[in-house]
Amino acid sequence: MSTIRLTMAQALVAALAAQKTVVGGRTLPLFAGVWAIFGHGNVAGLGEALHGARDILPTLRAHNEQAMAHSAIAFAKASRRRRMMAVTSSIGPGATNMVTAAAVAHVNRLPLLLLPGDVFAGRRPDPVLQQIEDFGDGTVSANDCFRPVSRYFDRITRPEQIIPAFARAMQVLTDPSECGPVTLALCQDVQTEAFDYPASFFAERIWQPRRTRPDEQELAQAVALLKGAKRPLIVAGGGTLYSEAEGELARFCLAHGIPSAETQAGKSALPHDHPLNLGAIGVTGTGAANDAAKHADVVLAVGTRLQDFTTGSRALFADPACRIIGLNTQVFDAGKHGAQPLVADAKTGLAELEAALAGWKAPAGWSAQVQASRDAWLETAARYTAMGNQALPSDAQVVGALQRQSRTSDVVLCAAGGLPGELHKLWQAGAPGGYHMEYGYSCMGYEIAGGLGAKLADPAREVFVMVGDGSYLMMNSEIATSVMLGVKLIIVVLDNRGFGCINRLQNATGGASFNNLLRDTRHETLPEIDFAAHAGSMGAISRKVAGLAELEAALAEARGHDRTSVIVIDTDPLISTDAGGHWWEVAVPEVSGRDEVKAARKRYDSALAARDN
Ligand SMILES: Cc1ncc(C[n+]2csc(CCOP(=O)(O)OP(=O)(O)O)c2C)c(N)n1
Ligand SMILES: [Mg+2]
Repeated sequence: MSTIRLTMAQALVAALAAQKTVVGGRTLPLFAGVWAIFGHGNVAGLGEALHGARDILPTLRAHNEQAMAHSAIAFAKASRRRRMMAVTSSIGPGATNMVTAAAVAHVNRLPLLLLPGDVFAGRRPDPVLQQIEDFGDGTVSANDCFRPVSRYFDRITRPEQIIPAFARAMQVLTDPSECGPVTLALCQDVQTEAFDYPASFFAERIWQPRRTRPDEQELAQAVALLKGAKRPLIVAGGGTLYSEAEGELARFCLAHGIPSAETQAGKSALPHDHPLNLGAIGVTGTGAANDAAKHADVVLAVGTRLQDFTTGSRALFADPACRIIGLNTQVFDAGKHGAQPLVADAKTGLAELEAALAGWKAPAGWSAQVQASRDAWLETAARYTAMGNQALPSDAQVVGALQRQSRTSDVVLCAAGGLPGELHKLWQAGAPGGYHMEYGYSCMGYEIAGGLGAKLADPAREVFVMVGDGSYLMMNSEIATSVMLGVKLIIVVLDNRGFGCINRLQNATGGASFNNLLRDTRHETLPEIDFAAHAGSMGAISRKVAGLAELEAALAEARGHDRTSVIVIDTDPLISTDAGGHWWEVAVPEVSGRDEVKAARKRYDSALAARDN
């Protein structure tokens, strides 16, 4: 057996560079690069190895480990899991900074390779700087925080261990059903230790997504359910996009007259003008999709986790006889809500379902009914997004302004606050992937760093990051990285001076406005944050606009720039789109001195009774 003597870090880097994928007929590196912030836990070992490989595996530096991981996650999402990135940190704070991001990738089923440094396997210098020291367990380090938010976790305490650990990591990162974050905690001393690695460890490997075909029995049962349906509905989730099943979905709907509604992750799988696309479903759903869901007797759930925002906290599918078919690569998801499982890749599964259903169509009256309510919803939505003349525009009107300036290939990206609801309901997506919403973990601070990853994945598309003042303040440092790397973003900051959506939720549950909008917080002075000046200090082209017309002009101008723009607009914190939507279960106190809370608890109890009885 021929062997190559390398350090563990050098071997890992060489193996990473040898992994390939094929996208659009082109063979590309599977790992587009490694985001890195060095400290004593990775600079000497992994840092030296990355330097040696910098021409074949680029190393990128940003300003915050969590943000780097957000960028890597967004890159994988925008690449539809065909490509990915790795992120390395030192031990201790750099590592634990990535734990939240690991959770983002875990919830969203996105591939992310985390390579935190770890304490000395040999333990001789213990306790090293940043070692947490467990009194009762010598094997614990800060990196154990990654275990519940990693699909695969390993700690490399001997150089040869990287061989099986890497093999397992690659399986998890590339498997459509297992896909999620992998953490390989790299002990500082072991990174630098040499081993005679078999040459086969560095052999080129091409990864293509596995397309699982449905089981015959499960397919037959799904077909029987659909053929008996009078009011079928599709719910298209993120798996539809990851499977690149948008063509199959569009054809399936038309062939069988079945309308389709979209989750946050599934939006843009169908173009907004597909005649059977009813738009967003659930808590932030359109009137059209939610009305169809209320009456549906069979729901074909494609590549979705069926989280509470999608199912209206399990109250949306109101027909007691309604059956769900769970078309999903992951058994865990396929069987949720007592579903008839159809374990398969979305693209393959839809194609096989279509063939098996050949000649069958949903009752014409159902298709006509949902199309009429779709037309009615589009008229309603247009009223919310139209230009208005009030002092402060609503988020919906800002969405309208961006929509009027948008092109089919554009990407709009967002994660938390009031905007995800407005965008889910109102945004008219163009090409697949044009709607990039992290709403699995809805992590404030994903937005700007995520924009960076989405732009790196497809530099030809203009990326519009929509971000509230709260999320902006939580994590904005990667504006500097975007300028530094020449990765252009157009960032729109909606400044409503606080956590607008949580204030509204607080009021809706009977609470007094408290600790959300800046004016309702304990303060000596109300901050007047100059976001444009702040962004400008990091090198972005930035300006504050006075209203919607100026916003549209600024957006058009930003498209012409080759550098990141940040456009700031003041918005009204109290308005959101009240049309469409559905009840969401948020627990309300049983006992309170506030009459508003007592009233909200009554409303909560009756909503529970309506759902559960
Ligand atoms: C990291 C993180 N912390 C807290 C939350 C809970 N949360 C969701 S939205 C929100 C407020 C967001 O404020 P902003 O970005 O200004 O948007 P707005 O609600 O004003 O539209 C908070 C605190 C979260 N989603 N993520
Ligand atoms: Mg805000």
